Amino acid sequence: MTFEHGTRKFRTLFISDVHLGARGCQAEQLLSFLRYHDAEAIYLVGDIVDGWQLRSGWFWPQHHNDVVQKLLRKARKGARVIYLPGNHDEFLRDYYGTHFGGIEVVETAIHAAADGRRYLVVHGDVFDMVVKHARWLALLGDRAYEIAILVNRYFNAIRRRLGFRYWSLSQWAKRKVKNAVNYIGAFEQTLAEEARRQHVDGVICGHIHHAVIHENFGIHYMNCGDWVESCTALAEHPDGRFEIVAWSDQGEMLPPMAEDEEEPVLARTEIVA
Ligand SMILES: [Mn+2]
Repeated sequence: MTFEHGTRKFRTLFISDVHLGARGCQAEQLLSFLRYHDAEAIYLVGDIVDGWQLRSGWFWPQHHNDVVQKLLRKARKGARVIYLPGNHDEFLRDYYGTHFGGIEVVETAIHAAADGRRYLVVHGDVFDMVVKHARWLALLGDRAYEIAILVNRYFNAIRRRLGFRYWSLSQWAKRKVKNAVNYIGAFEQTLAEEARRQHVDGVICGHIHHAVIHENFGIHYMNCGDWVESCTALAEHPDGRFEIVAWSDQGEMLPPMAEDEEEPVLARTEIVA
């Protein structure tokens, strides 16, 4: 990481679960984060735009637009920007392999870190079905696991065609707070196992709004967090080391932005992964 005019320059930034279009989205925080952070490559790890919220009532304040403009500008200035849609921005899943404004849309990616390690990058919702039926699938083996992922994908594609929302296990689990800790563990383990299956060194994901870096499951597990509650991003240093940047702590210490104006406090709506 280097400092340039007060900007921290990383090799790579990973941002997920921004939920633009939702009232709970902390777009101003993200805007200030993007102002003080730069990278050669930026991965948008899903749920960047919240299509579900937009469908139930258009909410698109200037700051949400500014975030999009900022990302497009970074792409124009030469940053590689890769967008991996999640379940809230699944409308982009029809556009895999295309690009808009210099932003590539892909289903998953393998990120080669500066130290040679390789990481699977994926939003993570396609594993909801696997997480829910983990014990059964373990008994049934590898083939059943693959079928579960396929079933999950097609099941939700049909729901989408019919105008229903994505069925998300994490949504269900979060309502049952008692089991939330178990759920997070099961999600992390499933993603770690997927990385192992793909013979990579680790996984980078989002979806459960829980920023963390650990090796609890024998492989690097990294989650970008979110911009609804925690305002966190994952950053790769030039030497391949990773760090979670929690912007809400640091943002207040910086001088206010030029266009910073008093905004009415918006009612926070609950956002589910
Ligand atoms: Mn999600």
